[in-house]
Amino acid sequence: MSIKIISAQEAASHVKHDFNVAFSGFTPAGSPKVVAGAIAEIAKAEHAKGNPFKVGVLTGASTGDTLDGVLTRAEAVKFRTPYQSNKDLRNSMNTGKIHYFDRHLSSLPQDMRYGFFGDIDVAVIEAADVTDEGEILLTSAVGIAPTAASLAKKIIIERNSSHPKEIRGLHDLLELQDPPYRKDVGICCPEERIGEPVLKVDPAKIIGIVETTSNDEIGGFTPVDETTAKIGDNVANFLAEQLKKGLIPKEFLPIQSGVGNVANAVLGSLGANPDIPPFKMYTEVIQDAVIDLMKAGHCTFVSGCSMTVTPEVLRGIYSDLDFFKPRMVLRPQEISNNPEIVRRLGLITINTALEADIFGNVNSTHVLGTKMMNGIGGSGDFTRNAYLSIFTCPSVAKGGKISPFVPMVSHQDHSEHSVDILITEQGVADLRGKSPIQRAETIIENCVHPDYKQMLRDYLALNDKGLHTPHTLGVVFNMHEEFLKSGDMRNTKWER
Ligand code: 0RQ
Repeated sequence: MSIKIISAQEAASHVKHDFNVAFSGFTPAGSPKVVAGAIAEIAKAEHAKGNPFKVGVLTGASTGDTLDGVLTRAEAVKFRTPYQSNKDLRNSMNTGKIHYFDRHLSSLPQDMRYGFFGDIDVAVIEAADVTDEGEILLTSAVGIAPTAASLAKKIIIERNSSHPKEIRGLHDLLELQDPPYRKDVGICCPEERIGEPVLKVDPAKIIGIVETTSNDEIGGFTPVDETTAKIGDNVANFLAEQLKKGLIPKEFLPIQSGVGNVANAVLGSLGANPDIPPFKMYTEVIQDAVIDLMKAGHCTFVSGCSMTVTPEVLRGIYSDLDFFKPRMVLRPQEISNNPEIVRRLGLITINTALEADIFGNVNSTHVLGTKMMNGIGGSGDFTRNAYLSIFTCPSVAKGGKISPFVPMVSHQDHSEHSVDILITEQGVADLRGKSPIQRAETIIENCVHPDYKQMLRDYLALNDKGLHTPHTLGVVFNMHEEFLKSGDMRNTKWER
């Protein structure tokens, strides 16, 4: 029996109100491009008739606007998990219109298998190819696709012709066993493969194939500026110095790097520093900067969950698969971000903080403690288990009106127990082996912007009773309160 080619509308007609729908992809890479739009049209038509129509949306991480954007604008989202970065979705989450829950990316597939979110009714999977026997060749990302496909009652394939069939061999696919039967995950170096090149599903579950041609909706980054370049140089010089001191093995260790403008600049600086030897990466998002590092020989192998690269860069990879295939592997997020592997490989993890406190706790997700930015993503998977965990951020935000360094984070994602190093364009705070008061002094003197140094020294001096963590609770959020009141944290006073 051959699998039917169907329209996006016909595919979407199998999705009913209250279904849970799981999508392939990780970031806009590998996310389905057209079926979500057709589901949104059904939702709008049903709403016009006065009928309810909302679905639970489970993805690998963020997606493109053709998924999160269209479903949000059609008011078709019952709940959404995990990481996202769509403007409309974020607005709806922050105005009480959509229920969003944030999970560590490595945990989501197993939580789905444990049944924590109910049944998975439909999976929508983008594929470069699919056979009548149910073999699915994924595209530029893996995400939750293996678990989505195995749990879903029905599967819709989006076959995207912009990905050549020759990418077969880039992916290493499997699902972990569930407790109490889980075995060790046998990856002892970034190159090790333990799975299959394609997904295998029961072809009877496949509703049909929707043909598409669209590129992944990935834009470029803001160019590196003076601040991000200095942060990148501070990271690279710090790592080179650690290597020299023998605190990083002479072979160096695999690197994980987060997403965003700062992460992009950091990768560039690592490649440009002559004292950093060629390295491997065990990371989740492979972004443009990683491809540049590979071409220049600075990064010799990368294991990730997605090729989140601009369309031109992706075309470059596809036209040079003989070079890239032996140097790259795409894995499911429960493997790319697996805490057991992160600990075993001894990763140097580099992620971006939105806010950090003077005692070393980090907020990666919430603006002023209340508004969700993107989500924790993989930063928790990596930070908690790293050999050396680094957080970077510029020393001021919003033109100096916000100091990311505050007495107490307004929301906590990573605790002082997991955060080793903080780096801004001002300098490096090495928190290892330091007590809370020592950490505070190091962060204020090395990382905080000059406009805020005295303010934070004054905060520390408020409580001189020799307490282990010398907080003054009555004024601890005065910097946040001041920003809400006058729009500028520089006006903060410590009186109640
Ligand atoms: O807003 O553009 O409106 O000015 O936050 O800040 O400096 O451009 O930083 O692009 O590197 O993103 C943490 C969001 C940083 C990202 C975060 C404002 C600032 C600006 C963005 P504007 P930058 P980046 C692997 C790892 C969590 C997940 C993670 C992220 C905007 O890195 O989502 O690490 N990380 N995953 O002005 C209010 C503050 C602020 C602030 C900055 N203290 N208060 N606003 N901003 N500091 C990837 C995955 O898991 C998929």
